[in-house]
Amino acid sequence: MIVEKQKEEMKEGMRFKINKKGEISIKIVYWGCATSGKTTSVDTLFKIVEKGDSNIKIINNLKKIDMQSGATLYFDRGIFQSKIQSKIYYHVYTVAGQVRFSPIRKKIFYGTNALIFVFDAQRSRIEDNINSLKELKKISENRLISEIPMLVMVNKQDLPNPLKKSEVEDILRQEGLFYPTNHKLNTWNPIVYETIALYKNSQNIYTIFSEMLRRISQYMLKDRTDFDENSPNLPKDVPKL
Ligand SMILES: Nc1nc2c(ncn2[C@@H]2O[C@H](COP(=O)(O)OP(=O)(O)O)[C@@H](O)[C@H]2O)c(=O)[nH]1
Ligand SMILES: [Mg+2]
Repeated sequence: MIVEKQKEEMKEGMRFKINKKGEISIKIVYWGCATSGKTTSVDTLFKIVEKGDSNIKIINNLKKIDMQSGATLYFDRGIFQSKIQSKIYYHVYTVAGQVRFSPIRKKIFYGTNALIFVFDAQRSRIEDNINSLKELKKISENRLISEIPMLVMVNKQDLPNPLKKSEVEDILRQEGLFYPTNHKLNTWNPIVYETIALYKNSQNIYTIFSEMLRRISQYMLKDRTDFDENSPNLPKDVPKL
């Protein structure tokens, strides 16, 4: 059902959904292993935006589909609208991280325009994180970074001895998702943010989302000939999202 809907009018390049009224829907997905903090991150993001003072507003609150354990059953979804370009909507999803929900994750991935990967910073979860990353790579058919902007959270920094940014960059490098300086995709390497998703002491949750909106607008232009990959400033005619 979801897949069918998303097959509606797709654009070339960054494949956004555009409806007859010219409204653009951009799909942003939070991905990662079970209980890494995806739902909490998006929940906190909504609470921060609700307080006001950002360039986006809430159109549709986060709908959560929980199991009794509190884990996400299928996916969560909420929608923001850009205050600057009222025709631009951001559809934010989280996936269910449990291994057995792999077929559902594949469906949710369909039509993804941007991806935020949520590492669990607890060292006991390193393997789960890596397995989730490997599954994502497979499902995305090598379109991450080259076509789909990707940013990374190392979440739960409030817990003792958390994984740090440089360690996660090493993992990304091993998985071929972090390019050396001489590579043409180096500019688009995922930025790794050390985060706390819990609302009461949240850290970097809004920052990473707004950086993603900035990246999305850069990716809209990435394949244009007048765009200099080495200094990715927006040309003048690019809509500010
Ligand atoms: N200490 C701590 N706990 C967190 C953080 N983010 C999420 N959690 C907790 O981790 C558990 C799983 O979070 P949830 O968002 O449901 O994970 P999801 O499966 O990735 O959606 C919950 O008990 C959250 O309260 C964080 O930054 N720090
Ligand atoms: Mg969840």
